[in-house]
Amino acid sequence: MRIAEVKVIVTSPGRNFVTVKITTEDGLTGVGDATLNGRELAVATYLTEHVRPLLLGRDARRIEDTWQYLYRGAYWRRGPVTMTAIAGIDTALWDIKAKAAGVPLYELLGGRSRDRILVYGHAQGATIDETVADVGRFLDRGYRAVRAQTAVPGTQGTYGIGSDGDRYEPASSGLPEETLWSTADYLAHAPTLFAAVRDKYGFDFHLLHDVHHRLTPIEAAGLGKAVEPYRLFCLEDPTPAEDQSAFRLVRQHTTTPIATGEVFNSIFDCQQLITERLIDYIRATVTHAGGITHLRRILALAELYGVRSGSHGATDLSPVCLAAALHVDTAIPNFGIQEYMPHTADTDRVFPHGYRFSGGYLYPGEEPGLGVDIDEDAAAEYPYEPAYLPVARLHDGSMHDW
Ligand code: GCO
Ligand code: MG
Repeated sequence: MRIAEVKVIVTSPGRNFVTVKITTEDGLTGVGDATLNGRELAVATYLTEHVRPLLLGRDARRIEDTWQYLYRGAYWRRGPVTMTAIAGIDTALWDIKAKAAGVPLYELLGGRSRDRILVYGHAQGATIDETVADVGRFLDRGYRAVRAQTAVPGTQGTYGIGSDGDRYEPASSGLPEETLWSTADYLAHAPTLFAAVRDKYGFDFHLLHDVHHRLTPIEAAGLGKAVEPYRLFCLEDPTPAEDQSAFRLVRQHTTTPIATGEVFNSIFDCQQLITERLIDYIRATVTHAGGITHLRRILALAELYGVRSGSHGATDLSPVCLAAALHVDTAIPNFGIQEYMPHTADTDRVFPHGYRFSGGYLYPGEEPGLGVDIDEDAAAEYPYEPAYLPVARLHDGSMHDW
């Protein structure tokens, strides 16, 4: 089963996606997501110029060996561009292997550990009243877990607030949007949102919130402590995630569960966080953490230390990533929660898929492989559009974490 073709398809049905499509000599195809928001062409070029020539003629069945070849063999290890490229290849090879076996991918990962995947949706609003009302809309649609974000007076373009209903799309075309951040205003405002949400709807659903790496460790510790009465399912990315030992300080002060890791691309980004039990949910996902092969290693380490999964599922991860994540979620013993923002109708048209949402849960498709494909003709209708994630500045004009 030799690799005959490796295509890298860049398409922008509302936002940019990079997809790897591998075809074997015997005509099997597999797809993998290799989208890195705002840096899409760096990954696409890495794949076409540096990876594709290494793959042609290789045995498509040798997934682990191919992963090791691209990671160890390259000498230059890790990093979001490299690991996203490897993820695209790895996911496509798993898709092919499952199709060759005639089973949905989760069967190759150990079979079902669960029947359905708990997801959380994104409630948002320009005011607390608007966000509270939006939480109600998610609950009405059957969601059992909702993340709540609200604009903060004194800031502009606050993280977490989008203009597009169900989804939060931070990237925009042109140069990066400049947003204004004030930690003091945020810290005064955020707890009042959770109080209002719990006051209105009670405690019979999971409430989540994303801080997006904005706080120092001691500020994060204080926030975690202040919001304990609202019993969050988790507080996401309370402090910049690359400083693993910083989470010790957060942990010492609060029992609010902590989630982090959407920007991680390697097990070494979270080794200390996991082995010291500094977090509760690891948010690494297939596309940015080296594919199914490497994510399984992260999740296996996490299982040993009682850390559960909380896979990143924003709309800048394509339906190919979501499908792959759902197979992993279905199989692993230490599943926690899956982030879910529905894609646009245009994106769903480019990526026909078998997974579906019902009653607060996602169900992976039952067709062989990942259960998702790319319609190349449809993809060609949406050419690449340069877009960037925003940047954040403080009132004195200096840069802040975004
Ligand atoms: C989330 C994330 C996203 C990111 C985006 C960056 O929790 O879903 O923080 O909204 O900002 O994925 O590419
Ligand atoms: Mg986040």
